[in-house]
Amino acid sequence: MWEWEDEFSRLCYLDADMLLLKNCDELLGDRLCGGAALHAVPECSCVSGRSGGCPYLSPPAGAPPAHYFNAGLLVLSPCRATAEAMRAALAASDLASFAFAEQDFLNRYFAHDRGAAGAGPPCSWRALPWCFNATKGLYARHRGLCRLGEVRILHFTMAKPWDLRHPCHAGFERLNALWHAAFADPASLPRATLRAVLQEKRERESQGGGV
Ligand SMILES: [Mn+2]
Repeated sequence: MWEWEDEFSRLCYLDADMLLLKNCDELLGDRLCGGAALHAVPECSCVSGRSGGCPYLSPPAGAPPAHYFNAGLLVLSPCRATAEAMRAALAASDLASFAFAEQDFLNRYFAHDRGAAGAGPPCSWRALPWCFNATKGLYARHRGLCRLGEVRILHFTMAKPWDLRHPCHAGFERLNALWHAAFADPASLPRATLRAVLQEKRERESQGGGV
């Protein structure tokens, strides 16, 4: 993607296990995504057990939040010099240290604290709001924050909704239903989303009248 310098000034990469619930044109605009080499959404680290506190806990428990993004959504400015520098960094890396494959590599390459150590163009990432990459982990662990009505892009991390025999779908039925609605008939998604948002709202109200 970084090689497409002549074709695109900015582009947005999405994993194939994501579902757009709302317009995301802002991701290609300067207000949200100007000025940094890479934009991505910080990862909820509650499930992964990654060291450092989860950035979505307020106040963060334990260590300060880990600076680690989920690579399911990336907004980047293609740049051949960056591509070259990334290739060199990859060649010099121990691939076995990247438990989460390209996500770990990208996090290391675009780390805030990499500073002047690496050659090549500026390379630190900047955080986007969670709504652009609402992972199942975030939904499961931070229900007060991760409200369906605010989600722009759902990210079906972990068990995939099309993997019907997977044993770990419990608790994600509402999200999976959205994926299946979109798969069966994309035009049905707005109505299915609205239904899910209203169900969630009703549940919240019945659980204590909270907004
Ligand atoms: Mn994914």
